[in-house]
Amino acid sequence: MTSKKVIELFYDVVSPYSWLGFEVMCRYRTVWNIELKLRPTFLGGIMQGSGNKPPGLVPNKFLYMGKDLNRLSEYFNVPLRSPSDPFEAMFQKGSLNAMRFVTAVQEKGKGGDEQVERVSRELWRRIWYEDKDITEPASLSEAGIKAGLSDSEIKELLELSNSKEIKNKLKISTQNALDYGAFGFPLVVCHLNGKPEMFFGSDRFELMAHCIGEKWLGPLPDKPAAKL
Ligand code: GSH
Repeated sequence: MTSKKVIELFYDVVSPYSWLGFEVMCRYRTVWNIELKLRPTFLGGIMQGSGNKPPGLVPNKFLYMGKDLNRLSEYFNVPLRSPSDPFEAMFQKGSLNAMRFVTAVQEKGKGGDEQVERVSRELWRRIWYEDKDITEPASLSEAGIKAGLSDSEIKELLELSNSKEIKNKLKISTQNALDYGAFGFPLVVCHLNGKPEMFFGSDRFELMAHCIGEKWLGPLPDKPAAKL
């Protein structure tokens, strides 16, 4: 077997398209010959650093995205549902606290990337399915409990979330993504022969598979194809 190709996934739980990309990459982790590196990042910093604007701020795009996400939820089998006030959830409340918490889980948690995966998923489930807050410490705690962390671990990680060290880690991750050329999420960076190939969006998997020499088996690679 040739050595695993390293793939970095930059994401933010405020981004519904990132949830789709995240679930697909987690599913393909055991199907493709890859090493997946989860890179929790702050999308607000990417928008600011790249001079981009969230697509949801253009009214027609916003309407389109609502419909698009409904269809994609079914296609990808990811339970996406818009929050009752998407503007408040995405642009007023945002995800800075949540992504600092995920960064603390990654840097100081005891459960490795598996724990980062579970906590990220629980946060997405809150904002993009249950219409719940992801900014308050109590909200982050609830997500942590559901992800299997202990009360004492959560307390420690919440405190760490506000430390200079963790804030800096998140900034570094955001800068790393900008250095690759990020302007939005999800961003997948495939390292091929020492060269980074960047893919934006959750709609580039077929092309990505082609570029890394793997097969795209659809959004649910573990499910056998329907027999005709
Ligand atoms: N076509 C992409 C997909 O299907 O995944 C759209 C992804 C997308 O709109 N991502 C948002 C973003 O960062 C965040 S949820 N967009 C930046 C842009 O469209 O310039």
